[in-house]
Amino acid sequence: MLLTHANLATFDSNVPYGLVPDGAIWIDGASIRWVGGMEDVPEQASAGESVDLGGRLITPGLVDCHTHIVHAGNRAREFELRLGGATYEEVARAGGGINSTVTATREASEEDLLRSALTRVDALISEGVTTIEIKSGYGLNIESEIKMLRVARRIARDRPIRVKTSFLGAHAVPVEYSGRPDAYIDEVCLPAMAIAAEAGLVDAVDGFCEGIAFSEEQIRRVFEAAKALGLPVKLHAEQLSNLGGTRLAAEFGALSSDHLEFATEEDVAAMARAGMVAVLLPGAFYFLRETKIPPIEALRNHGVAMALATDCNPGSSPMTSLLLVMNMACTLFRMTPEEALAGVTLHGAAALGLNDCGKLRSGARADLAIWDVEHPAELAYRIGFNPLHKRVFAGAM
Ligand code: DI6
Ligand code: FE
Repeated sequence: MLLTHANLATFDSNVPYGLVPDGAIWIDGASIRWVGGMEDVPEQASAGESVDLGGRLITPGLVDCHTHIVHAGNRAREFELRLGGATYEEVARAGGGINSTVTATREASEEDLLRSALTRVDALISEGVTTIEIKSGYGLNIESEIKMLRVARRIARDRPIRVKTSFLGAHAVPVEYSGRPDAYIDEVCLPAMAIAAEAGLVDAVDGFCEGIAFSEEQIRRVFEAAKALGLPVKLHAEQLSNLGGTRLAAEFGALSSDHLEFATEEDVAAMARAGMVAVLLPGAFYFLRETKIPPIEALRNHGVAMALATDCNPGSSPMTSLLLVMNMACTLFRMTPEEALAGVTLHGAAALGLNDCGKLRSGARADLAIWDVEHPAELAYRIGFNPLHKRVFAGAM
């Protein structure tokens, strides 16, 4: 299939957006065979089916590299409480917060979890998302953590989307282990990780390093176990305070450190040295009415790649729009529309350790989003408007 007369945001050259005006993409099976300007289309490419896109924009299929999209129930009641004055941490410490979603998720059947997650996944797909990361972390016992990860794998079978899973057993201390976080790590988190990894359900290991979750020392034990299993790590760090999580993640050569509102320049320098990606989550920043902005300027200065994701979860970011995330990144964090689009393509892929997507180039997967816009800046500019024309997943439109 040959896609013709499109503007291409390739992210594969040094011009802004890697833009190729009036370009074409030749798709062969599930991958891209050739990308370039209309005047250079190889003769062979014109032999098959050809689709004239009439000046539309093609970007890499979007990558949502940080989600908790598998979960049961919702936290609208907690939203009301917070509007009444309670803070996110107060709600969590009073037994609400993550633990209330844990109760609902433990009670839900695998079918119910799948059904509710698919409604959210479909919202992402309708905006051109072709790769999504999904975390466990609302089971917090062996059986329910495995259940969540199985549901995550089933999503990739039921929908045309690629799924990378992260084991997030170290998300919160469940009520039955209240005050005994170390026992929880030893008796539940580490055994669940080993069983899930053995079953092929884990692509990476994540944790939440925070006062309401786990200490640097506890996360270190989780990372050591992940390393022994040969799994890459990443971390929720510096979201509500600075506990040194990012520097720990850097020490383990983590894929990414995520949130980062309270990260310092020193943390950023450690990320740069370790080649990590910064995953910024403006939805959570917005929904929790955070006022401390992640160190964007330091990340730029140190050359740390900035990815953006929904953090789709019922407590701190109940959102299913990467387009809105892009707008928020620009309005709230003062990122540029180019950085925003790179954050949900090129750098989102890097945050998942993927180099076969997130760019339009020969040899990459044919995962594309085709938009009814003229210029790529329009994607971050509009609020609550979805200009997706068509989506191509593994070469299929
Ligand atoms: N940070 C977050 O923003 C989510 N998890 C985390 O570690 C929130 C999870 C929740 O509130 O349910
Ligand atoms: Fe998260």
